[in-house]
Amino acid sequence: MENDYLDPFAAAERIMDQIERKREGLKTINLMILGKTGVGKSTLINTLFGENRVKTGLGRPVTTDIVRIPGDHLTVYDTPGLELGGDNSMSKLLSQVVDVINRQVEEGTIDDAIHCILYCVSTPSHRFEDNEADFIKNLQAKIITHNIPIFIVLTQSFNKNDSAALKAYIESLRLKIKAIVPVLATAYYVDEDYTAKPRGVTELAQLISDAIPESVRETFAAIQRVNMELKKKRARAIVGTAAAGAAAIGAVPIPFSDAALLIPEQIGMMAGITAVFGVPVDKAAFAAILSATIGTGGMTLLGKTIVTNLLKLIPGVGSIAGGAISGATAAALTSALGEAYIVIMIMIAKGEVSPEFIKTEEGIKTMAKIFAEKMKLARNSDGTPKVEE
Ligand SMILES: Nc1nc2c(ncn2[C@@H]2O[C@H](COP(=O)(O)OP(=O)(O)OP(=O)(O)O)[C@@H](O)[C@H]2O)c(=O)[nH]1
Ligand SMILES: [Mg+2]
Repeated sequence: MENDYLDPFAAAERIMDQIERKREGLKTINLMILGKTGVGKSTLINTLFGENRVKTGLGRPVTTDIVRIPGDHLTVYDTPGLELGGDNSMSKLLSQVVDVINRQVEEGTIDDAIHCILYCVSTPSHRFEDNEADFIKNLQAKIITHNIPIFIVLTQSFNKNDSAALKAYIESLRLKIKAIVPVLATAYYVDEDYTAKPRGVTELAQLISDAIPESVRETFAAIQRVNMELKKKRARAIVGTAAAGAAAIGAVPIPFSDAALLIPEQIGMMAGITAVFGVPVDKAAFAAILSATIGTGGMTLLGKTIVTNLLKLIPGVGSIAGGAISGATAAALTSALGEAYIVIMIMIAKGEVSPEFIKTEEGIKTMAKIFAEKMKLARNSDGTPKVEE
């Protein structure tokens, strides 16, 4: 066993490497966003995936109207400034969209295909025109074999009555689309007494996640910024896998001095969780976390105290020196670490604290406290540690 697992900085280095590998392993999502000029397409994309994803004026035109905007694990096919006036412009757009979609499918695998289409209609416009309905019907007929989910997004829905009325109208047309989703992507100032809060984006993200192929769902969970539950679910699955791996290692009870055997499993887990949350965490932060929780070598005094206290929670173990780690304990330690890390990741992803928080004394204390709480929770009523499924 290489001893450098016990050096928090070496362990942190390994986490950084693995995050890089995980990110490289993520597939790219191809999203097409359609709708008349000014309805709020760019605003929606930037809300879903982060500020400045779509910079106007950039990107490579793939047809006269469709622009391909490559980005970090997301390629957007946008139609900026598209004046969809008469039937003529609609039928031109249709043939361009179909061309792009077919070309994507012909050029490669499912990974290269367009995974989802968002057709945006502005709620304040109060209108969804007949030629827009025809466009969607014709598009579906032409790409039916590709099975690409289409959503109609009612943008700028700061007025619920208006969006409900528009939604009811579009529903009455019985288009075969996945859903009609009213959304207000960014806060909307109505007057000095009232600013409408953003809404609908979390739901939209869930619907998109459900509709896209499983092969790009992990990417979507990682790159979207609006639905924490999607991230949490993915992160929890990673914790479950790591805990099971740790349980297998501890199936032959290992002495505490050999706790480093668990660390590769825990490193993989933390790298995976970090990739899912897509927050920038650096080496020093990981070193701090590892010191404060599972207590790799060179622990801070705080870390030592917590680990020592923690071990008292585990039946039959009084100190670091004595006892052995059983499979159940190994799993409980690993899942407590993962769960505590998820809590911190959510705080950072929501912008409640900065990524630097982890390195502060308060951050370390918070992480260690949650870790200890999760350890307590991860016990059965008879006091034995609980293995999470
Ligand atoms: N407050 C608020 N304003 C919005 C929202 N969506 C769009 N807007 C505003 O509407 C205007 C047009 O939005 P864009 O996102 O640029 O529209 P677009 O569909 O990308 O327009 P083109 O690229 O020209 O086709 C901008 O001034 C936005 O700030 C929203 O959810 N909330
Ligand atoms: Mg735009």
